[in-house]
Amino acid sequence: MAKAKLLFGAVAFVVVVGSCNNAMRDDGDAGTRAASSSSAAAQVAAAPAVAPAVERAVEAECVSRDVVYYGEDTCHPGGELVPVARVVDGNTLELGDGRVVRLLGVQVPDGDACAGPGATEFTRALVEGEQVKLHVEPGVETDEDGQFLRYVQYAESTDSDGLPMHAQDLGNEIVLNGWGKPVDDQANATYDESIARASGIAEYRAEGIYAPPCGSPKVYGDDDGNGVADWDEQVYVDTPDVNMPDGALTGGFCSRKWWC
Ligand SMILES: [Ca+2]
Repeated sequence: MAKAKLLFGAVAFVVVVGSCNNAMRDDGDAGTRAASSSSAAAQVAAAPAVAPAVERAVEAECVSRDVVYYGEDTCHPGGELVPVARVVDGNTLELGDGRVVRLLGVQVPDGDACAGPGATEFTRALVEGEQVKLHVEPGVETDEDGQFLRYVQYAESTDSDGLPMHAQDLGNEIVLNGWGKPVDDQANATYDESIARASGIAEYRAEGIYAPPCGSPKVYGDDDGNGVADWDEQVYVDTPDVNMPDGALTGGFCSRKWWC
């Protein structure tokens, strides 16, 4: 009898312990799932917090540079100071160490194209034999020919110690003076905007690619693009019974002024 009690007690102990182990496993699994779930939630919650930190780092790097960009809100990391040995063409520079750099964000006529020689001379006058600063577009290194793609800043003047100051963006100056056009596929919206503004000014001036025989400048007020300001052009009203607002003309040529 005592042996039977002992056996029953041992079986009961095993059942209780086994049940307890199962419960612990269940709790453990649940705990693992909960931990995993909360970890995933933490990652999701943490993800947005990472980006602003990176943006702050880039911003800090930009504002610490001593380069003054034509567009004040433009930011390019870098700042390598290099001598320009030779200007190859309007947007291609050979550096003192033999590297060849092509300007990012602008396209310029080749040396043998119309306006090409003028573009080369424009760039040569600004930077050949001078020190310039190279700035990078993150993720952009070389073109298909192995030329380094860089933004280039040059010094517009020097301080009392002869140190360069007030750097200007070479690509922006080229476009502003009519020797090139923007390339808007460089994944830098701020820079693209700045260059586009320069181009919008240049295309109304008869300089570089907008001067005969290479091209012609736009005319202010010429929304229909026929080369004559819309308020100055003559339009033909070919329907005799069309009355002008003041009844001055019914059919024929009419200058597109206030009465047309
Ligand atoms: Ca017109």
